[in-house]
Amino acid sequence: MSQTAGKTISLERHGPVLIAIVDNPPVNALSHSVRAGLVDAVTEFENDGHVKALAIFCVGRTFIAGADIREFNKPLQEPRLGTLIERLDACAKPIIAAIHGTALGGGLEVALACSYRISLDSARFGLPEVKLGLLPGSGGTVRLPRLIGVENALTMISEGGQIAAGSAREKGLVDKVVAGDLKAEAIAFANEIIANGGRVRRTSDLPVPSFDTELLATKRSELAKKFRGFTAPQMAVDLIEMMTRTPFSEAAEEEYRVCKELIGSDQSKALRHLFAAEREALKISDVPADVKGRSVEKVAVIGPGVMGRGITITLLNAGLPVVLVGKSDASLEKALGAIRKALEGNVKRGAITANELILRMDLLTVTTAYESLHDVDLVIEAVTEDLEVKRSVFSQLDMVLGKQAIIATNTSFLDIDALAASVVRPENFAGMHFFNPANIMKLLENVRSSRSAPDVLATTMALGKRLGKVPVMVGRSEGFVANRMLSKRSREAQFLLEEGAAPQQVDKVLTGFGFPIGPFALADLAGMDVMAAARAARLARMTPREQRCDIVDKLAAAGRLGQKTGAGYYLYGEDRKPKQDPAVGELLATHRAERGFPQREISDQEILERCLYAMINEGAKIIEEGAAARASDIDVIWTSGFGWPTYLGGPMFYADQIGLPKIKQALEQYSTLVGEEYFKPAGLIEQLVAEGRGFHASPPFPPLK
Ligand code: 3H9
Repeated sequence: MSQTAGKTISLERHGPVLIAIVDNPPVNALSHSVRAGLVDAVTEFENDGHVKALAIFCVGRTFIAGADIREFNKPLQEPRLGTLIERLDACAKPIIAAIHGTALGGGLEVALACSYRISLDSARFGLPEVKLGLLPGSGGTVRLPRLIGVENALTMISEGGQIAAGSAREKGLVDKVVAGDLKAEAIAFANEIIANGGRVRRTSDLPVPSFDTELLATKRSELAKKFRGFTAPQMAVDLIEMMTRTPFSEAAEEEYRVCKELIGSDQSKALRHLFAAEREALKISDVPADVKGRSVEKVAVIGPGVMGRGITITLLNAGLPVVLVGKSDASLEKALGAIRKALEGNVKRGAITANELILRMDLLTVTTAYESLHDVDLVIEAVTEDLEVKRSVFSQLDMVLGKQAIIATNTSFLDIDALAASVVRPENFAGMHFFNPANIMKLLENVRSSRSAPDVLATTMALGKRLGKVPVMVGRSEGFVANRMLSKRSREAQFLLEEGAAPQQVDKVLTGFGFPIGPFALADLAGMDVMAAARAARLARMTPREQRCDIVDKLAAAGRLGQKTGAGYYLYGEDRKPKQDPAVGELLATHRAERGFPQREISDQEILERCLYAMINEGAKIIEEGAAARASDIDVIWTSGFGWPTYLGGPMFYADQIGLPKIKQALEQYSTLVGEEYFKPAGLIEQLVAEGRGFHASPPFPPLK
């Protein structure tokens, strides 16, 4: 065996088998050095008469996970991925891809261009480009259908999902699935191929398998519903349709052209921004990466209400033992029943097995006694939003918890520093703000107090990830980030009704923008009684106009509590679809007359700008105050929590795309129209406009050359 040292590619000789080893941490992306190294490896393989088969093997946690996304923002450097793929395809001796971890995107395209594929039984395969607003650009759409059939390939390419090794073997994507030492297995497999004559198999030589052409139309309408507003999934169907009637190399060229076009598209820029933003959000800006979180092996949840139950289910789903604490046996019985029912629902849907349900319930104990919490590592407090109630819980916790145990409050608007001041060890205190329903919603705002210890913050982030959430660290601020920005959008939606807009107009504008549901249909879902109670809680801190803008109270007083009473802003029949109700029009007309607002025509543009720019302005204030560490954290919060369409990158990214000078000008215009207290541009916006910058540090994404 001999070895040639290379930067990211090294070669090993095992008799007649040459192995090209890819070592490009963290995920062996196809950076320039990997592409160039693999092209050199193919050249060496072709020129060396002693070696009869080449295997591509990766070290580290995964096979090649795709093109290097970071390079999309730079001019393309030869050899491009297509060149490497052509070399693999044209090689006169067999090449084998040896796959572990995930073969994704360009990584799978490399594997598809090889003669054979062998994988570990734990490996996974996918073409996730659509998730980045892209489509495969190096043969994925022309090779995969030839290998696994048009229908299977269309699903993988248009939805971006992954398949496991077993399924990949069944579909014909992989030739052999093995367990144990992949490198040794790949060498043995290569020797077998050599012994059988060293046959080269080119996917590009295969015919396109026949398929039912109706499939394309069915898929288009499915995708239109599932990925409303996304461009790439529909284009995937176009590409597949084209490849079924176009010669291989022509179809491959067209695929590359489309991929290049998509790399420069706004949707892809937004989705790539979010890919990076979600990973950046995991890093706490002022806590070094080597600060490790504390070990969390047992958790307590205080409060068996709706939030406490959802949080408990989330913890159980992650395999964590949970002690749920309530004030009475009756409340705990009720919570136990509700938790079991929710998990049974998961069994019915096939999300978990009946046995997994039993295992989860076995992890749960309920108690009214705080003494039993002496050995928990972390407590999530989810009791009533009342400072005194929370303080009394903390004093009981302080008496029993170990010195390293963390207390995390699920408060959604109380002052985190005031809460921290009421515990014995404020350094062990932070917030973990889950959103209802806590077992479903992905977003988790972890909240730092001014005294939280760095390793406590690291623990809440690591736990969030372990729970399958999208955790984002936020700072002290009323309502934190998501709800604080939402409250500005809600305020404007109410003001717009008051000035003459109809609920259905506002909802239509916002769903047309890309939100899954409009603010008024959402309020009907939440319940007007809940909305009225939230309003009452904030009333003292509202401006006089907000206090007098009491449409919610009027609807609630009229018994229009939303979907649950069949009427709210809309009327609901059996089908639960919102229908316009003249009675609401009358209620609004009376309200306007009482408050002295003449009815006026309000344009869709004004609705959109007032709702979105009010949020963006608040986002700027949040950054200014340090309640969010980065503009991109706000983008992650809004796309993972509150339905901001991911293909628009989040509010702060969107603002940069619109251009801050234009946003500032609109804010000034609405300052005059609605009031300075609502629309005066944030100092940060003024500053960034003066400096010619945007919220995001670099003006990203120069066009691809
Ligand atoms: C493509 O291939 C296009 C081609 O068809 C055609 C081209 C012409 N590049 O997610 P993690 C970084 S498009 C660069 O936390 P995990 C990531 O930013 C591509 N960097 O790990 C992070 O960096 P940091 C198609 C990448 O174990 C670190 O790796 N491929 C890339 O939870 C760890 O990432 C995809 O879309 C990349 N491609 O999950 C795959 N991927 O530590 C995208 C990751 O500095 N990747 N990084 O924050 C993934 O889905 C996951 O990263 C993976 C690992 C499942 C691989």
